[in-house]
Amino acid sequence: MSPVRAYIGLGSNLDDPVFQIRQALEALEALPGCCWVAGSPLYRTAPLGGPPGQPDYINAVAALDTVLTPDTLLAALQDLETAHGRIRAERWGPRTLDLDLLLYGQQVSADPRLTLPHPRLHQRAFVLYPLYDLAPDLILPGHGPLSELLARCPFQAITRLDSAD
Ligand code: A4P
Ligand code: MG
Repeated sequence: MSPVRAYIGLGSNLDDPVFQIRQALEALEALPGCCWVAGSPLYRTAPLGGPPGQPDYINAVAALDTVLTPDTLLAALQDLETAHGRIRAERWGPRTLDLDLLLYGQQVSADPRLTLPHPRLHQRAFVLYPLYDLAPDLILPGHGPLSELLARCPFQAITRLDSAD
């Protein structure tokens, strides 16, 4: 099987989120069956949805070339979430680490267990900005050019961190 370019969305808003995301990026760099391509800068972002008063998130995106199937890659991401102490409580609630499979090549799937592209990716500034840092010319299957999605996406307070932060 020839490698497929996959994009992973990372998010954390508990237990030192900057540390959580840096560690998760390192773990993704070493993921078996994957060849590291690049990680985006980190962004501090206002929480979208979920319970009121939850802390800001740190978000980033990573690009990998992988020979894993989408299901196997998702399972590896879920294992990594668990290793980071993720407890699945309420939907969209605060979390130590959330790893979403944003894109797996040009694959499209409506399966609720693994929807591709990620079902909310195209509306979320906290995903679109770091994705644009990595792949400004990307065309999203079913959604069109990333640059157009970014221009249309609803306002969200988001700040890029310096690498020293
Ligand atoms: N699932 C289906 N498709 C996918 C996919 N492409 N990638 C299923 C990953 N998982 C996928 O996910 C719930 C189920 O989605 C999984 O069992 C999987 O089979 P989860 O990670 O257990 O739960 P969740 O993350 O609470 O739910 P969900 O719906 O994935 O939430 P989102 O969309 O990830 O949103 N605000 C800011 N600023 N930054 C954030 O990172 N994140 C969320 C969570 C809300 N608000 C946020 C942020
Ligand atoms: Mg998730």
